[in-house]
Amino acid sequence: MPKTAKEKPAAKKAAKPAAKKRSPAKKAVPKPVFKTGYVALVGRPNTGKSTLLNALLGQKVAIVSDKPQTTRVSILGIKTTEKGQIVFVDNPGIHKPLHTLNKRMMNFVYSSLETSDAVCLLIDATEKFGHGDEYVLEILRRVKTPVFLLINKVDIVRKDSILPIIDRYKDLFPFREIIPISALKGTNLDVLEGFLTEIMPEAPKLYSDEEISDQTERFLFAEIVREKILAHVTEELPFVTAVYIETIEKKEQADWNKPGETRPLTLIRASVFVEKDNHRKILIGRHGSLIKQIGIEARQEIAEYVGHKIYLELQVRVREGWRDSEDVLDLIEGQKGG
Ligand SMILES: Nc1nc2c(ncn2[C@@H]2O[C@H](COP(=O)(O)OP(=O)(O)OP(=O)(O)O)[C@@H](O)[C@H]2O)c(=O)[nH]1
Ligand SMILES: [Mg+2]
Repeated sequence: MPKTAKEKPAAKKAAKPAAKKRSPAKKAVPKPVFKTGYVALVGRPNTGKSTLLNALLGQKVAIVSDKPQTTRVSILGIKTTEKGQIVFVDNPGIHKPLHTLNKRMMNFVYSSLETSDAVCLLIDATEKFGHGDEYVLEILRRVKTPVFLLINKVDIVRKDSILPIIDRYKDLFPFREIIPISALKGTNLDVLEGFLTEIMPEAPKLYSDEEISDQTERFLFAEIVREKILAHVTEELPFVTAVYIETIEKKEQADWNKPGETRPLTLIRASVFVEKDNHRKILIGRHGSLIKQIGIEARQEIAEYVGHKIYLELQVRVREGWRDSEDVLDLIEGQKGG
């Protein structure tokens, strides 16, 4: 898990060249302060945490779907500007865990809450307040760092429905700020970033300017396949499906248009785990039509990402009870590396 920025030496304590001579005519210009820290994105499933992460970074890092419990492990999104470096941590949605998978998902949330310098709690403006929201607030009451309430999806609610939400929440928890946002449309994200940068600790960068995420290519490929599956399935299928990338082979292929030259080709073999044979049948579809469609969509997105042709082979396999198998969970999580 990420170390807190606090564990790193503060920027102002960084070695100063002691004997550096300055021309007496020039006045010392104070060095701009650089802020670095971790921000945990938390909330109930489906509130838009991953959509927000992608919007803040201006590129897709985390997969998104309209099914709950899409994100299963924490994913870092690193945003570096002249003023600072904010490491956003996208987390699984907060829910009562039933399986070992879900307990692990919640452990990611707890670790992130413990190691972050600020927390953003996302709520869905279209959803009524319920027990699930009380449960989230109960967990956040144990947090020591500032908590921001982000009322998300304001693009699809009436303006006059936002004030009652603010009224309810401000009496329930001492939020640092309450900000209505739309992760999808980008509304108020600049305001949010401004507030967050201000309260980040003064510290040097933890990641290089080029680093955007902590994911391996392998994990990203598995997630892209899972995203395409989630878009096509309903009921229990989203919860019982996992993707494991068995092999990634990078090759050079003869380029028929340019004799004597080659072009890159990546071959990816992936297993899709489900829990029962009827899940397998649904996912394969009539004459293999569904898994074929999923394969086409995933292949296109992965090819766009790597910038060259890929082959993607998907095998649907039954792994009974994988959600309670530490071995399978280790395997799937292990793809993330780190
Ligand atoms: N209209 C609207 N839809 C949004 C907004 N943000 C997210 N969504 C939609 O809400 C759904 C859930 O989005 P995700 O980003 O996957 O939500 P999440 O909180 O990461 O969900 P989990 O990973 O399951 O916890 C998707 O269908 C998004 O398109 C928003 O600002 N406006
Ligand atoms: Mg998510």
